[in-house]
Amino acid sequence: MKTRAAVAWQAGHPLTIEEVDLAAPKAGEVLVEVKATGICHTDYYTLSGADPEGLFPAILGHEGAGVVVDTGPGVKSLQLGDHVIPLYTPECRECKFCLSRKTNLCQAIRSTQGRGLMPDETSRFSLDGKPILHYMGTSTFSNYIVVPEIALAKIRKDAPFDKVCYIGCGVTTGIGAVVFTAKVEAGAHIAVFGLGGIGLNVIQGAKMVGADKIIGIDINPERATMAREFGMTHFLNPNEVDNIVDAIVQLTGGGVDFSFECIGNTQIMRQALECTHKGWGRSIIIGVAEAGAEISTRPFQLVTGRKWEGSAFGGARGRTDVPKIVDWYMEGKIKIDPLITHTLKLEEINEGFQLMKAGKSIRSVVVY
Ligand code: NAD
Ligand code: DAO
Ligand code: ZN
Ligand code: ZN
Repeated sequence: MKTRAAVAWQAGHPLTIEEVDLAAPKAGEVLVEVKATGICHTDYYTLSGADPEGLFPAILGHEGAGVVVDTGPGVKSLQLGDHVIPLYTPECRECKFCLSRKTNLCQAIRSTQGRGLMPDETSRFSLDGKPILHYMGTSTFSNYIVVPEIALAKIRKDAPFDKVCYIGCGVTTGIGAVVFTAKVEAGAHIAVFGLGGIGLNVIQGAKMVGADKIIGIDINPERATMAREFGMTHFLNPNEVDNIVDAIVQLTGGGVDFSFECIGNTQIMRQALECTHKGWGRSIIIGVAEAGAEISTRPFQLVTGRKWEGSAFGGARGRTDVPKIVDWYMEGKIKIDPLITHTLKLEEINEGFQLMKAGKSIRSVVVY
């Protein structure tokens, strides 16, 4: 079949809209009509050329929601008409990683997914007979996609696609880091560095679980208004504070219980660790730093009880946890609508990247 898609032909160049060929789903695969997709920082990072693992030509996008329109042989858990969110972190429930119960990093299709291919080492996308690569196993900048069954979360049918697509990455990454990775408890003090599409979701996750002081840190003062609406209790602008670590330690009587780095800046990662409480503070890195970057601190920070950790996709097991997060949204426990600042057509997708680059959007969503 043919599908309309925004193709990334090479790094640093705008996407172009093409009619691409899409092969039918093979065994264990599902054809999905993508109804809406968010544009995330990571798509921008790959398109910019800064991602050393970025491959071209490819169809980017990893924050989608849609409907099952066909299934390949052997697919058991999904049927025509099911509503789904594609997962860049699949959940096979059979690999060593899934069975460990210690991580959400399912490795069942990791090696082919990282090379832009389906599990049989080929691409379903092509144009004029030449293959176009998949991206993060999802490629939601295409109106139709083929995805392995293990990389689809089945969600309720009354959830609006143009909002819950954001659960495919940003919402789950932020809220999940609080709920699944850190397991923040009620009454905890927390600090959130970076109040963008991820940090605001950390804030609402912290509010949901009953955190006490929720300190937001951002160099963009305009981010404070939205952050307050999502539960931030204190705002610090590093450009107006002499020493951000000291300021947080004073504000909390010794440091926060948990901090979250949502920028991808290694200097800030150090501050995020060092503003946590002696003896038990935990700092969760969410931001993705540039290739080759390294973090540093004095080891005594760890000797004295602080822990440095990381979180991918919020520690969420996609097929199990994503439907629950959709329920939280539908039940009004979390907010998504105010975070979607721009809704675009596929033809306008490059504007979405410009808005992100200029810091003018929290999330732009493309509706097909
Ligand atoms: P964003 O651009 O929307 O937000 C970043 C925020 O950080 C902005 O508000 C910006 O003003 C602020 N900021 C920048 N430099 C700062 C500084 N020096 N001090 C204080 N604030 C500063 O980005 P986002 O979409 O929220 O993504 C944040 C990071 O999370 C990115 O690195 C992204 O790649 C990463 N990410 C990680 C995962 C994961 O699973 N770990 C998933 C998605 C995204
Ligand atoms: O299993 O080795 C692996 C890869 C896991 C990928 C997790 C990606 C999380 C960070 C990238 C940002 C995604 C938008
Ligand atoms: Zn993302
Ligand atoms: Zn697995």
